[in-house]
Amino acid sequence: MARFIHVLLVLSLSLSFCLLPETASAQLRPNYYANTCPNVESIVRNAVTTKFRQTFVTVPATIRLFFHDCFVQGCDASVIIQSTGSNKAEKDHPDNLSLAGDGFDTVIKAKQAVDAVPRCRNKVSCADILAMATRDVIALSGGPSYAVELGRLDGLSSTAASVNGKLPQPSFNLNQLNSLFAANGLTQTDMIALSGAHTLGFSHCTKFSNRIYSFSRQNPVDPTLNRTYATQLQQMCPRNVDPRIAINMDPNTPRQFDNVYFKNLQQGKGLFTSDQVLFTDGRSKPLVNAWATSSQAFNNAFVTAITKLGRVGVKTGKNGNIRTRCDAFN
Ligand code: HEM
Ligand SMILES: *[C@@H]1O[C@H](CO)[C@@H](O)[C@H](O)[C@H]1NC(C)=O
Ligand SMILES: CC(=O)N[C@H]1CO[C@H](CO)[C@@H](O)[C@@H]1O
Repeated sequence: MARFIHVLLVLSLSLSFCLLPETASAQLRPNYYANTCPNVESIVRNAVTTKFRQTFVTVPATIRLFFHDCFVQGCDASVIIQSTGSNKAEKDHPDNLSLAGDGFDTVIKAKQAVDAVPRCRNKVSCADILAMATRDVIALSGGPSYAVELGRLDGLSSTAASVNGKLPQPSFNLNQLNSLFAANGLTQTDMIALSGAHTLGFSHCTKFSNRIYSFSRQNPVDPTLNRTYATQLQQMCPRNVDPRIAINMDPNTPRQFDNVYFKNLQQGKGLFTSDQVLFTDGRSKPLVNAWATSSQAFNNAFVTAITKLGRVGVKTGKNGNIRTRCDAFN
């Protein structure tokens, strides 16, 4: 019997060793390019800083691009692929309609800067450049600095159809948010922390117009929305507004990566249902209150969460490669 158990143990151990490279997340590490392109981080940071000085939109556009990349087929830069002919790529899915072009441009510019250095040419993946650029724009807008894990390969497919059901909707309740994030290995805590990225950037009026005009028969305005804020939103976003109009998601400090997002939620100033629910639902409210009080605690949780986000569905081996152009397959 003892021998049988021993055999079983050895068997299952060797089995899990065989499976490990396939199932476990890739071995990402901060110094991945130490030998191939030792200055990659400063090259990327300089390119991102140049782009940041040209337009602030670089910041929210890059962060959101990273999120959308990771939630659809993993962090593999598949979101950056341009559609060609009949193949509609991820970026042409309606949920991507509002991905600002400056995020794509940031990665393409940084890739050009990396490839301009002879020893780095074709050595650094677009997926890693997007991860580094995201880290850099967060720091440039006043957020925490952190060591970014590297070693992702670029994905080999990108289709609009693959986006279906993979991205959270602004109408989501807490259960819907939690289950989508859990499907990506992220906890409710990670989800609340990452939602703090809505301290930056813009939203088009259509994404929340139901909350200010047609919430329910009894309440045309969502009762969890601050009255004063609701009136301001109605002024900025009149009925049948030009669909291109976008407004700041954080009405107070839209260009600062800070914890004001959580203070806004306490005052009923979460723009989406998916934002405000974090305060109205008793399961997430305590963390909203904690992070509204302590920006240090929020920053720590954010760094943990975005590091985990960066590990989602990473491609290795023959499942990926290093693209010569970030917007096209080799
Ligand atoms: C929790 C569920 C989430 C939902 C439902 C959601 C939904 C949205 C929507 C509807 C917009 C506005 C798009 C537009 O009209 O232009 C937006 C913008 C944005 N989201 Fe999220 N998002 C979520 C989580 C995240 C996460 C995890 C991140 C990054 C860590 C993020 C980063 C951003 C940024 C930076 C913008 C502004 C983009 C810009 O100004 O170009 N969001 N989000
Ligand atoms: C609504 O917002 C105003 C100022 O913008 C603030 O003074 C007030 O406390 C908020 N109301 C609630 C219920 O939080
Ligand atoms: C930034 C970007 O490429 N956005 C595209 C998203 O998808 C729509 C079509 O569904 C395109 O028109 C946009 O150009």
